[in-house]
Amino acid sequence: MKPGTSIGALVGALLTAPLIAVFYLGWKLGGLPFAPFDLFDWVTRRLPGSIVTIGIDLLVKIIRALDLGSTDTAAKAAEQLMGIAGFFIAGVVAGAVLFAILRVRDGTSAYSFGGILGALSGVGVVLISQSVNRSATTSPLVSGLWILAAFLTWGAAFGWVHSRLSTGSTMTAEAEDSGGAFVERIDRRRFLIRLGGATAVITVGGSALGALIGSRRMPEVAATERWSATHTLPNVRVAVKPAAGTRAEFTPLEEHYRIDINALPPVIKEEGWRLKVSGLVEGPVELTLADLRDYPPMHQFITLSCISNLVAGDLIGTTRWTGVSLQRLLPDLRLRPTATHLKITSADSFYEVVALETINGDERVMLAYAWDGVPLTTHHGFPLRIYIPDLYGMKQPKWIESIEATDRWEEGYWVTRTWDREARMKATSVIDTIAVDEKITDAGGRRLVPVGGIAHAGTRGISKVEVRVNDGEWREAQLRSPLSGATWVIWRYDWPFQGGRHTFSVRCNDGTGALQVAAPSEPHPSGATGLHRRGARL
Ligand SMILES: Nc1nc2c(c(=O)[nH]1)N[C@H]1C(S)=C(S)[C@@H](COP(=O)(O)O)O[C@H]1N2
Ligand SMILES: [Mo]
Repeated sequence: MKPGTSIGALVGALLTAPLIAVFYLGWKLGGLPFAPFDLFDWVTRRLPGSIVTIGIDLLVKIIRALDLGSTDTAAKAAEQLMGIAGFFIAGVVAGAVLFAILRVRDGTSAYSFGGILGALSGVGVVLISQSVNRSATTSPLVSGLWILAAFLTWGAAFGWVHSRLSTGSTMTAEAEDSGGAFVERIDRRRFLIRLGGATAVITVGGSALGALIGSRRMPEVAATERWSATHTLPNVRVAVKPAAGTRAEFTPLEEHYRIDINALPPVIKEEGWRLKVSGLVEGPVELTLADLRDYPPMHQFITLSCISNLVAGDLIGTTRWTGVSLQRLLPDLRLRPTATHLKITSADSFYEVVALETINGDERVMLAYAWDGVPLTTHHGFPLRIYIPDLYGMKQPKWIESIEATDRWEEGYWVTRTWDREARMKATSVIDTIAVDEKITDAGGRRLVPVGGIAHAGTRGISKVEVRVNDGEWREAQLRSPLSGATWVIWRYDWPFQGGRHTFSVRCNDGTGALQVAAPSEPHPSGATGLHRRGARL
């Protein structure tokens, strides 16, 4: 008897697990492409935006509900896990289908079918990988050969396993009747156990070795080289101090959230990189990073937030951005008079369109090459990213490669995927701390407990923050002068202490005086709204 579909599925599992481990080892050891992530990225970029969006929202909510740590790290890990699981399942299905075909097609060689499966999958994955992978450090030729070789081996292994499992099928009918089938089953089981043992060794060994190598990586930039290591913040002397337990006003680089469409961030080398300017220009322009650094640098303290951030979520951070103002750069891009927009495209094919009107009306729009005084890290967009004041991160490409001058507005990457066209940051305020351990008293000797946190409304600024305890009156908090007009504002409210169980609420008004939207709404499609509340037993 030839083995059937379920044995095929089992063999698919036994052969695909080590294939994944081998890709993993190749990635960690040699910077080769990790095929499962390439497939995942390729699929998610092609899925309808509404499906991807539902997936992201669900993921963020599950992470929050289960309290799985920082949202970005947990989400990226979940995506990577989905990539690996999807690849594994595809391998199981491939095994089942292959064995099903071999069973009905008499006389066909399992080797040739395994070879065909390996070759077809290999070529397909090479094409997909070459179209999306920007994280591998090997040449396309080496990457392609690597993937092809791995899949051919995988396919050939199917052929070998199948013919090994079918050896009993030449037995005569009598032999089968008289217990041959039983013997065959035993032999099959023994073989599959041995196969499982061998593939487990490769899988576990490869993964462990890869993980070991991966964990030895050094941080990209030493903390001492950063601007913040040698400078004080511009508002150090401000009288209003953060309440104990308020988040850091300036987010350490490694704590800044990271969100993007890549299972692994694009790895770009400065040497080969050029900012390519084309489209409605008098002639193409190419700028190196050194060219951009030659312009008078512009430094801005900026709070960036992801549109998927929940109220009081952790997808928001503040650092010091350095770059060149696009207004300053524009004359050197030699745009034709008919140009009205710039289409900015990144290494991961993410893109966004910016109106020249926006650039000409706001010198803060900039192409940034440094965060906290050091070159952008791989995760945060090396070598170049854009800053557009007041907008959520979904409008601000990292890993920029090209600018195309055009004469029309176009929907950006996330806008075509059902997110808001404007993506203007919503006003939001958050209670970070109820600092019961801080002992302060007012003039009358009453005990006060500082309550504190942040408020943010893009570049509109914050004009007022108010706190309410239970159903009491809204009381005005003190505002600390922010790092800049583009960052969050730290507030504190010294609350006259009363023991018991309380609920604290916060709300803010942006710089125009507009009260933040109190009605709760989901992040999709234009950013979360709603008041943050926090309960405490004191
Ligand atoms: N090229 C590229 N740029 C991108 C993205 C992306 O997926 N690809 N994601 C955007 C989104 S949704 C956000 S919130 C910010 C996050 O920037 P950070 O990871 O540096 O915090 O990057 C933006 N820029
Ligand atoms: Mo985002």
